Amino acid sequence: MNASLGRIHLVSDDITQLSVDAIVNAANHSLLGGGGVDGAIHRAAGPELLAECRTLNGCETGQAKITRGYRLAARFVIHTVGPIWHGGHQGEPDLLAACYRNSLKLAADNGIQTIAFPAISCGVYRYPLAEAARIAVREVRNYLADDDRIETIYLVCFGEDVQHAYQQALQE
Ligand code: AR6
Repeated sequence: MNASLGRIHLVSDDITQLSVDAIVNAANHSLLGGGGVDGAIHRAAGPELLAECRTLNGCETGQAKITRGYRLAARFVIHTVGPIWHGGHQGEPDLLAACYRNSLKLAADNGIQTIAFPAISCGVYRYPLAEAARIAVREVRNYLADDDRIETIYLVCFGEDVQHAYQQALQE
């Protein structure tokens, strides 16, 4: 199911298969790979991606760094580090919002017009899906309202629970 809402699209797919200018990676501080979407992106991009990541000296939570996409269809990968959910009182909402904002700013500054996000922090990092989807939708809407350089933002739903959470958030 693909839902189109102006410049925001929901898409049910493996993010590594998307032909967009950039895909976003839900990485960790080291930027040296891991499980989940991070592992899938590194497998699909090939070892050149890890080699470039080694030159970046990691990334702080809420920040974003850019690399080439190598064997991916996407030209770029934007690596961002979501917060680990500790109950919501350790700055998690602001840090998750910063992931979306900083990734979008980095994308726009690099001429990227189409970008796909996974549900950052919603896997291994255990961020509650409904709250994370609300933050993602709020931040991408705010960004698009202020900046017309990015044409289309894809929110990738890997599983029906993610899709449901985004649909709910988009209706609010
Ligand atoms: N395409 C799109 N979405 C995916 C894919 C895929 N191929 N695979 C998983 N997802 P997670 P996090 C979804 O755990 O919670 C890694 O080890 C998944 O269903 O990948 O930010 C890193 O190295 C979920 O909705 O990222 C870090 O250590 C979402 O992507 C840590 O996990 C995010 O799940 C980051 O944890």
